[in-house]
Amino acid sequence: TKSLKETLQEVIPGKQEQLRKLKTEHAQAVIGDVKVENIIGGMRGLKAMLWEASVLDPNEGIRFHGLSIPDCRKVLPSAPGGKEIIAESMLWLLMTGKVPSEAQTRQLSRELAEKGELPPFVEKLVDSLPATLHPMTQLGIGVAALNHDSVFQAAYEKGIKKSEYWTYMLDDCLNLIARLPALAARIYLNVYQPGTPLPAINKDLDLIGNYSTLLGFGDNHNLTEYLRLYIALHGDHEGGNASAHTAHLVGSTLSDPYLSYSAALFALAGPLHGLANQEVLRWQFAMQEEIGSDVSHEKIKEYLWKTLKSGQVVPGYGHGVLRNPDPRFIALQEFCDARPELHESSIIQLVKKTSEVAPAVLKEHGKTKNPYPNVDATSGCVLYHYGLKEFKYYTVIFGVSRALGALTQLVWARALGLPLERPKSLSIDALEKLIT
Ligand code: FAM
Repeated sequence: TKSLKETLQEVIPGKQEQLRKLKTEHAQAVIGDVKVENIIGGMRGLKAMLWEASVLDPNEGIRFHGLSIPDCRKVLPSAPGGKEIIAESMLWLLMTGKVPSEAQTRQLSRELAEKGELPPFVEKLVDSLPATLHPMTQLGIGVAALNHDSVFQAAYEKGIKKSEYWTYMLDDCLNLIARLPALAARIYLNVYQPGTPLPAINKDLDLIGNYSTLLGFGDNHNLTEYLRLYIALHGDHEGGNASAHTAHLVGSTLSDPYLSYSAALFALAGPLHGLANQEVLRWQFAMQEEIGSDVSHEKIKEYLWKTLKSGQVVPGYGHGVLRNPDPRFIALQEFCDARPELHESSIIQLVKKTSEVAPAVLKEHGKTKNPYPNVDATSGCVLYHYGLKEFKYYTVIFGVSRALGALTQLVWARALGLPLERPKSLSIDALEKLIT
């Protein structure tokens, strides 16, 4: 069985050649205009970045190397005894563009489990943080500290050729992904169940099977399966979103993957991005409290208008690129529809009913370009139902997941020799001069 590194080694020369050809034969080809609205509008719509693992179509949603979410759910290997995609098979697809065999997936699971323990100084560091510090801040601190053991940084100091960067990057990226469950679970227990010891990592389990066990949910098969699906689906969403882009930007300075991904996590921690999944639950519970047991469409509509009229955004709705319901939202809804016990859950039903009412209200409100739910609208309520109720923690789970795509791109950026990212900025005066 070929390892992930061996498979990548085979794939990289072809991509390098493809890029070399583009550079030498088409460097001056024009693929779009830069408009003033792009510059003052957060660069929406500007095609200005290379990103290998996935491409987001505004109408159809995400495809990972051409595979849609339903395709992935059909072809990517799951855990023994499970049905959902696991992080390892998604990571393999993102990195190599190929669907891994069952044996390759298991081999990667074992490799990650063997690398999964935290260095003792990081455990101590995380244990010393106040439980009142937001879990995302703690995760970012822990990930940054792991750079103590960066093999890329150590090799760079000794002196390595540019063509070798990617192999050290890959080692760091796999080490980081392997350690995320122990780090993220330690934060969870420190904050919500102080004093609970963490079990050792089980070398026979997949990454997220271990994560669930470390969190204390090892016996909860439904939650473990949901976490697997959730983490696979959130793995990558092309390159322009704030967290992925941050990892790419920081990585372009040849910062190691720990520092690059730590920076990405702090972008993910913003309420317009990854923190939205925490915000959705907070907002839906506030709605439930206000409207009580009468969860009619009419009452939900009133509450939506109240939120909008107070000048706040409706969390879980809208998107920078998507213009249709998010296929990740649909996949998570399908997960719920297939499980009768979830039909009984009041929070899941409230989230579902809200998604039936909100698009029309947002359309009438007339501001958002996309009135449909994004993945955050529904991702948290299932966690809540299955017993992971601390929603301030939810973005950490997103953070464990997004490493799959952001770190994949770091490996590719170094394999393709991409340069330091450095767009040109303009002042308002300079912009005016250009258009008059
Ligand atoms: N509720 C109310 N107003 C909204 C809205 C929402 N859900 N989504 C967009 N708008 C407003 C937006 O604030 C803007 O208003 P102003 O002109 O007054 O500034 C206007 O509609 C046009 O915005 P847009 O072009 O449609 O969206 P953007 O590309 O600027 O922003 C989001 C995209 C995701 C930041 C925005 O839709 C939003 O704030 N949504 C709520 C927060 C959320 O769910 N974020 C998670 C996104 C998710 F995919 C992720 O990253 N995990």
